Amino acid sequence: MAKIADFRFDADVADVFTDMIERSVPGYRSIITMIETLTEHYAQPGSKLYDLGCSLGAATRSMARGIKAEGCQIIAVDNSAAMIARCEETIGEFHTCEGVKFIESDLRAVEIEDASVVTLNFTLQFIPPADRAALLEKISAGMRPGGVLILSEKVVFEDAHLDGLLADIHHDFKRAHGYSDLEISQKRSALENVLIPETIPAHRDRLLAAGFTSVDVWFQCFNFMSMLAVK
Ligand code: GEK
Repeated sequence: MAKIADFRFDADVADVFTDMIERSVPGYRSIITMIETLTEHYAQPGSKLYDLGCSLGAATRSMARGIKAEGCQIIAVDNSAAMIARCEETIGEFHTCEGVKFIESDLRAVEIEDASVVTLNFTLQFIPPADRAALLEKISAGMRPGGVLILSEKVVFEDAHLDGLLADIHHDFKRAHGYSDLEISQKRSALENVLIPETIPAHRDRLLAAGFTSVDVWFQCFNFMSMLAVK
């Protein structure tokens, strides 16, 4: 059988991205909606808000809608030229903040400063595990006290039974949203070396070591979860 190429965030993926992520990630819509509520709670006057790995800007828009504090700026970062170009074209106008700045870059190279809200919404899982601690330390160092990192990830479980069960249920979810068994298995191969999930305790321990003071899961649906890490 032909080898399946590694998954890439190119123009073809950008074209179908919103449909793909909604049909693939249980709870994605709920998380996007709640990012607005969380931003309302955590955005501080005159601070910066970062959406790291913004894709087409779903979380960016929720952050913009949620801001109630005066004088905030949003910075949306993605290293896919196709994603960031489309995000910039379609983001729309917001009167809640002093605008959205788009940066096409590897998020590991972007400076984080004076931040009150940072989202890594299903992005950290694409960063090589060896680079994750340094990235989270950089984010933590660039945040104001009382600010929040919203970290959403696909996860694995230490318990082998639960891990297998939740992976199977996720495949059922994808099947129910119109993906065939062949598509599911080809996507799994394409993501194998690209999306590397970790356990919830591994995420929690690393966030605490990076300097966040309060860390826990606020949302979970099968093997997808979102955490709050308060600085
Ligand atoms: C959403 N947050 O809709 N530097 C910058 N961007 C990167 C990097 C990197 N090193 N690696 C991957 N990306 C979005 C969804 S998608 C999740 C995020 C998914 C970008 C990549 O180009 C893609 O746009 C995004 O991270 C991950 O709320 O496809 O499962």
